[in-house]
Parts: sequence; C-alpha cells; structure tokens
Amino acid sequence: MKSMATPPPKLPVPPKAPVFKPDDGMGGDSAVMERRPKRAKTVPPQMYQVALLNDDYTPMEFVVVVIQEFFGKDRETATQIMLKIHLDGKGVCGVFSKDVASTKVDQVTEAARKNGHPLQCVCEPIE
Ligand code: TYC
Repeated sequence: MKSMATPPPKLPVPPKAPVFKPDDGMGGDSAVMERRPKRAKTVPPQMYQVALLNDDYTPMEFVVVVIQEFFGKDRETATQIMLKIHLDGKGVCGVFSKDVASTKVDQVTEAARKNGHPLQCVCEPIE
C-alpha cells in the first residue's frame, strides 16, 4: 500500500549569488572590473631661454628698460643682467615655453629696431 504521507513543506529558495556579466553596453546592472589603463609617462615640454647679446651701440639704459618691460624684472635685477651681458657677451632674461619665448624675441627685436638699436635677442632650448 502506498504511503499517503504529506510531502515535506517547500523551503524558500535561497537567493542566487549575483552574476557579473560583461557589460553589454545597454545600461544594465552588470559590473565589469577594468584594468586601470597604464598612464603614459608625461614628458615635460621643452623650455627655451631667451637671451640678449651684447653689442657696441645699444645704450645700457635701453637694455635695462627692455629687461624690465619684457621680462618683468625689477630695475636692480635688470641692471645686473644688462651688466652681465655687457661683460660676458650674453645674458639670459627668462625661460619660457616655445611660443612665449618666440614672442619675446619678436617683441624685443621690434622694440629695438623701432628705436634704431641693433640689440639682438635669441632663444634656445635648455637642458
Ligand atoms: N655694450 C653696450 C654699451 O656699452 C650695452 C649693452 C648691454 C648692449 C647689453 C647690448 O644686450 C646688450 N652701450
């Protein structure tokens, strides 16, 4: 004879562990761990020094004013730089990015020519 015992009560089904699927791009709930991209090492930009060259004709006072006006130096610093140029033949007035250095050269050269002076201003990469 068959047993008519009642079946055991159904137990609640435990929730399944979440399954992480690859992101299908559809904005669902799936999560994907991505490897942090290796950052390219940043290379600092090449910098340029802007220098004035000595000559026998440009007045000292003009050079001092140029260094003050175009390179933002105070009068004392500008005078020291001018004297260094006068004695050594060359002196650095500032260090800039390529574009700014090139603009300084153009501005100083234009100011010198307008005033009838042969002052030379050059820029050169450093390091
Ligand atoms: N040697 C110039 C003079 O005796 C002065 C001078 C200084 C000129 C610096 C140019 O970049 C210069 N008048």
